[in-house]
Amino acid sequence: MINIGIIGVGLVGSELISQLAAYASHAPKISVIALTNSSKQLLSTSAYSPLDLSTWKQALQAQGTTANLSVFIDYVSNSPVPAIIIDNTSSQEIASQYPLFLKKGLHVVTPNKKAFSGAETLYKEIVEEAKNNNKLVFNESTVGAGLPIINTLKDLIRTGDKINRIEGIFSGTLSYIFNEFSKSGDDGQKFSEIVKVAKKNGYTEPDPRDDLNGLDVARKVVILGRITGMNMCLDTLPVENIVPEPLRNLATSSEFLSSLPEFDSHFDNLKQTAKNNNQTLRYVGVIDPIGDESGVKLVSLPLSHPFAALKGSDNIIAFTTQRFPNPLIIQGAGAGAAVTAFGIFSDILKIADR
Ligand code: NHO
Repeated sequence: MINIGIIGVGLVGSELISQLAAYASHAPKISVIALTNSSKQLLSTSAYSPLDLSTWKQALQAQGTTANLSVFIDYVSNSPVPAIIIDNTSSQEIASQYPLFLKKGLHVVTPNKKAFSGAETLYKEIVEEAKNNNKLVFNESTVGAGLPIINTLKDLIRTGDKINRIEGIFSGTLSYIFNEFSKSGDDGQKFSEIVKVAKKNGYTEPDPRDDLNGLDVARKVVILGRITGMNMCLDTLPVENIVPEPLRNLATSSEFLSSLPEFDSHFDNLKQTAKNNNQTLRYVGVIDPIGDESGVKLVSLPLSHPFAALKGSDNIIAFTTQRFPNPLIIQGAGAGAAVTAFGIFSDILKIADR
């Protein structure tokens, strides 16, 4: 039996609750006893009884009280059975409190990248507090949504394999954009049109520059780099920002989108040069523990390369190790609420099983 407190009930948090509700009759028993968004929180009315997951939205509206994180954490941490905090926000403020959650005896599960890719001091404190308090911190869905990337990497390291290189297409959004762009012919869709479609379909961040600047991929590279034992930092990692320089400081995303066509010829030239060499453009992240090639960049890859055949918004990650000189490759849907929530759910089950 395990109790759960959920911070953040937006896109991913709501989907997680649906998945937990569908699972309700299975073992081990998992009960959501508290949930909160940035304005309201709902704690179970009779102490530590499960919330009704079929009516949580109405209950949060009707019976929710003003969000108060310390009241929320105190309630969950006094649970009579082991408890997990799920952080489904992208908040730095919440991420900074993981050491406190761990000290209070809570396990932590999260798709929030901030704690694992930001200040190294926070990262080290989290690792330390988890160890000192014998608690678990799982963040599988911070990289590749639900794909088993972090678990696989940890298993490789734990069993004594030596990581030589990790390379991947880590952004569902940029995967979609370059998969579409490279398949369009000479008279095909322009780069700017593909970015617009990606935004319209909800694949991009509200401002697509937040995908094209490479920061999201850089965070994922730092997360994996640190697991391999590298002292990696966002500030020093080489990251190729593919937002054309003159568009970086435009005030709004609509100004950006209406000016992007002026740079279609730039992206066409890149594509044509790659094509002339039987290659295709891909936006990749590299973790290089034995050399100095770690970073995020737009590269041309031969058409025979496994990354060249990628489709839709899939992610692909290749681990080259002592045991896998021909890389171990994991590929599949790497974006979207359903697969992200699946990654969180599988982390919850790993803790419940223990
Ligand atoms: P929302 O929908 O904005 O929801 C955030 C919730 O947190 C809201 O309920 C808000 O009220 C609450 N909140 C914020 N600050 C709070 C605070 N201080 N106290 C209490 N509550 C607070 O965000 P999402 O989309 O549900 O995302 C949640 C987390 O999952 C974020 O850390 C995000 O980075 C991570 N995540 C989301 C996705 C996704 O599908 N939306 C993915 C991965 C991780 O694989 C997904 C993806 O698309 C990856 C990427 N875009 C790619 O590869 O292209």
